[in-house]
Amino acid sequence: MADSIYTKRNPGQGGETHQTASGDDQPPLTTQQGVVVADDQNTLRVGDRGPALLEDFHFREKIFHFDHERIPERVVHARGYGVHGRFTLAKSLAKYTTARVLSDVGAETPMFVRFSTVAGNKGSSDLARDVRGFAAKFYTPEGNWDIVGNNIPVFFIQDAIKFPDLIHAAKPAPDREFPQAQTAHDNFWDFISLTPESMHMVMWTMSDRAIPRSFRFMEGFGVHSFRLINAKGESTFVKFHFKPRLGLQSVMWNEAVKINGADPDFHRRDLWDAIEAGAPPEWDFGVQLFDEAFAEQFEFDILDPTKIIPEEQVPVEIIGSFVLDGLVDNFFAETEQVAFCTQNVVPGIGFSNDPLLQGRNFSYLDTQLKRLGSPNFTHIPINAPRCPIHNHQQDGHMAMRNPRGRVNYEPNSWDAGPREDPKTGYRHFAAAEGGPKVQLRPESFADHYSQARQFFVSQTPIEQKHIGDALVFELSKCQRPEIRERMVAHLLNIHPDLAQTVAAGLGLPRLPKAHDPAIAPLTDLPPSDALSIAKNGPQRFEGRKLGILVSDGADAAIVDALIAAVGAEKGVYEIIAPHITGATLSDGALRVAHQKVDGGPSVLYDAVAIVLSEAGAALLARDKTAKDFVSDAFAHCKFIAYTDPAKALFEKAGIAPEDMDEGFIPLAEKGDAKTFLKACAPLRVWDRELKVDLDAAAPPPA
Ligand code: HDE
Repeated sequence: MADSIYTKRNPGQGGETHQTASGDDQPPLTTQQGVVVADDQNTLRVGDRGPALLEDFHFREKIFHFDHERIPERVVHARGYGVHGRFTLAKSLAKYTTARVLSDVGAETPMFVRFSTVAGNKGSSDLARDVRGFAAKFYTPEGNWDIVGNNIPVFFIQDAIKFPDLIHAAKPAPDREFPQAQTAHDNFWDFISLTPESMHMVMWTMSDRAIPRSFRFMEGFGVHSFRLINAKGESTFVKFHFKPRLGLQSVMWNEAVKINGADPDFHRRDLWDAIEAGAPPEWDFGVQLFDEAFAEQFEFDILDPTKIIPEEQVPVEIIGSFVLDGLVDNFFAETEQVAFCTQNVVPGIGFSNDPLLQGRNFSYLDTQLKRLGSPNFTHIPINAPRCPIHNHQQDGHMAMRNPRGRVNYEPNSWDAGPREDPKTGYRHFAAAEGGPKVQLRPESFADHYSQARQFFVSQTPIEQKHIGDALVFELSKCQRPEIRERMVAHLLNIHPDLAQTVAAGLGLPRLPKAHDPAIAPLTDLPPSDALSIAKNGPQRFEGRKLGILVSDGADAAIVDALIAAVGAEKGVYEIIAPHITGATLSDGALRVAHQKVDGGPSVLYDAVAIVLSEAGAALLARDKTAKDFVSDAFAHCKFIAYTDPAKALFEKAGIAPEDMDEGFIPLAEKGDAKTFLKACAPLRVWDRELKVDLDAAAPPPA
């Protein structure tokens, strides 16, 4: 047996020990020193049953390297997923900035984007209720520019000094190390209810924005006000926006909980699959530009990161777009080692005095040293700029780029080495600053409720209901009743209906007194459609996924018509069958299943089609997972196409004939598949939710 690891051989002679067939065209296995390895199955020992020998340098090097494989995970945003992309500028901002990335029309700038959740560990599941990081690195010809943004345009706190407190409160409690990746616990709501400035952000995190269907259907925001600086040294304020071409979409909370069990990698898999299938997601890149005069008359402080500037007041001007179409070769090398820094800006782009941004500008560099272990983290390919680098920085751990020659200082008279360039070099905006050194929160940051209310009133009724449900869910997980009451006291300053709903949901005997606001909230800010997901949802099935549940004997023509219709809409599909081998349809041909019914619950799909034969329906009507498939699709307000025999399954799943609303679309003939795909473009029949949800009927407190 030449390929056995048990080969008997004479000591010192070596022998054939490959466990795997050795392909002739594969390179030989070597050590890190380049020495070809003869035996990778057995350590060197004395005799075949004797002690191991220290001399076995290959074994020691291999285990040494393995022991050091992990680097500290990010203290926040640990779970993330990165992909490559390209930004193309369509409209020049040369009037406002010298940055070539924003003025060279038509130029393509390579990018790397990392999406993330905030609170969970690296191995936590994707559908946590949480803010999503949306960090973008632009490899511009003038250096790297990072927008380290989120999918929510505001933040919990106004001053960076509170960040450790916020994160400690959100993460697992230090004694018990739970709960993981969720904010539904006392510590978080204790901190929040004592931090009124977080109220606007909390409206967003309790909304469906915090449970996105996919990274592909999320907006991105730079959050802070930044500056653009033009050739004359003039500054214009700017906020950055990314808008997904496929529209906004989220899931329902009950769905999120189930997706986490069915596929904890739901978001990363979705992005990987879309790019691999040649359907890369695209975003429009927009800017809100405004000047000091606008800043002066705006109701809130443009430096306050708990405030937005409504798009109705300063429109988002689309100036370009980016596509994310490149998968990483290696997750660790790229996604884990990518180091975003808010202070990575290029000439023509600068900072505002937002106190959160100022704090972040310190924090990100510091964190990279901790995580990547060396000031030379910029030498790692994913972090290295794609433009020339010349300076006198040298040495340090893992230096890859030490300067050549004898000159490593400046000024020097060797007439060698790089020199500063006052013409093209980075110039900080010469903002006039002055005043006493103080530790003070400005008066202009004192309004904590007006925009929270504006966000709430901008939502559709069903979205408002979801915010109420989320608050009730989260606060129900708090064991201390005073925390619940404190939160309701804040909600009373946001919107009485919301406060009432949450108080009722929590069973509070009476409404508490409203929290005493620092300044009286405005109640007349107009609703903004841009804040609602439902008002910016998909117009078509493109980029969405249909689940087709089939059984043996199901109508083949209908299944084929569904597949053709979903393809025509640029969507994708999966076949789900009682067995993973698939189902033999009415034409006698086997359709291979992508999922066995218990591995492919309907929460993984945007819409479902139930195409069954009578025998198949009778069989599945006895199966718990098949019943869950349809009852969940129903409860999650999804569009459901069906062949007549499927009604037997519906009935057993608790869906009575009178429950079959306009979201149920019969599939009798081939043309019906097309009708179904067109009809289900909005993806949800929201009216159904009020009929199936207990919380909809909670009585208000006195
Ligand atoms: Fe971060 N944040 N952050 N953050 N943040 C980090 O940097 C920090 C804040 C954001 O995919 C860390 O490389 C402070 C706001 C994203 O690699 C750390 C403050 C926004 C990512 C850090 C904030 C963000 C991070 C951890 C308060 C939205 C992931 C690892 C002043 C605009 C980037 C790392 C990636 C990551 C600090 C607040 C977004 C520790 C001190 C506001 C998307 O440096």
